[in-house]
Amino acid sequence: MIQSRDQAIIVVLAVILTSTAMPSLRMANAQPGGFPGLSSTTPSTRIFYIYNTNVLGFNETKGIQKANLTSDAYSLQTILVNQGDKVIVNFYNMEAPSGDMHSFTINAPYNVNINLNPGQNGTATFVADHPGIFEFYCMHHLPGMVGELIVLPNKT
Ligand SMILES: [Cu+2]
Repeated sequence: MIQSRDQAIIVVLAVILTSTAMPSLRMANAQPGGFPGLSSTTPSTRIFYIYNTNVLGFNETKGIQKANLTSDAYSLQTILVNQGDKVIVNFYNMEAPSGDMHSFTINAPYNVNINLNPGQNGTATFVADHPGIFEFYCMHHLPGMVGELIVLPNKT
């Protein structure tokens, strides 16, 4: 009994050591088009939750003077999906009632626009059928409040 348990521990240790010591082997076994955290190449529904936030320590007065910047930012700056994925973006304006409007906007070919008053939220759903890198931005806080939608091309 003790012997078989020891053998089991050795097997487990061997598996752990093998998997950690040979990352190249693990990479070689990855699916074609595999990407860390995005391994599925079949079209999937990917849901994102994004909020407006602020850059800590940003002096808005000086930023506006020098570059028309504000501290406003997105909580998520990169949306990474595969071509063909259904993308659902839930966007929240977390401002107090006296605060700013914020939008989540993508130009053509996606033509997404969620434009929100303080305290509102909205949802956009689209199929990521165009591969490439597309900027999303807040129409009220350019040039600082921006992010990227990255659509990885199908490998067919
Ligand atoms: Cu904004």
